[in-house]
Amino acid sequence: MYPNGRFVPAVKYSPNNIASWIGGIRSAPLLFDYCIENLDEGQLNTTYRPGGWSIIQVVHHVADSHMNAYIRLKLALTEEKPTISPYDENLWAELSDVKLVPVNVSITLLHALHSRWATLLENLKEEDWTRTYYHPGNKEYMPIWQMTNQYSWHGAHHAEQIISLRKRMGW
Ligand code: NI
Repeated sequence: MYPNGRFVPAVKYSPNNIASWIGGIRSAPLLFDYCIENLDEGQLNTTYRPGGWSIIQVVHHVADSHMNAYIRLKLALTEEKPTISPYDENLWAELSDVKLVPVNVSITLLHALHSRWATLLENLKEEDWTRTYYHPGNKEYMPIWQMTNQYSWHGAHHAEQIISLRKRMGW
């Protein structure tokens, strides 16, 4: 896996794939604990690439994105092909809760959220994995198995941005 690269979606789902994706969602908060360990305010405000988000914005973004994902999952489980609401992640990353709230608040949020999320996924019935939601921006129906694949990758992808910045900077 090269989580810093482009997302290459799985073409199908299998029990092994599902176990590995759920494992990724279960463990992502621990990965973010590790990402920000011992960083000071200046380091946390460093962008992972020129013009990109700061570490603080990346972590709050993951919380924003995964809260949306969790809601989408619950909608897909309880409604027939619900249309979900896209959001502008760049504008969300500029709001005051991202600017003013310490990063560890979103790490704590991720621990709580991913605990509920992974437990929900672990207890899905076989037929639930092919339930879908409709994304009006992409004009696509997204099955639950595919979103699980995507968000398992998404957490690792952003953690890798921080880890590789730390390596480059010798932090
Ligand atoms: Ni993202």
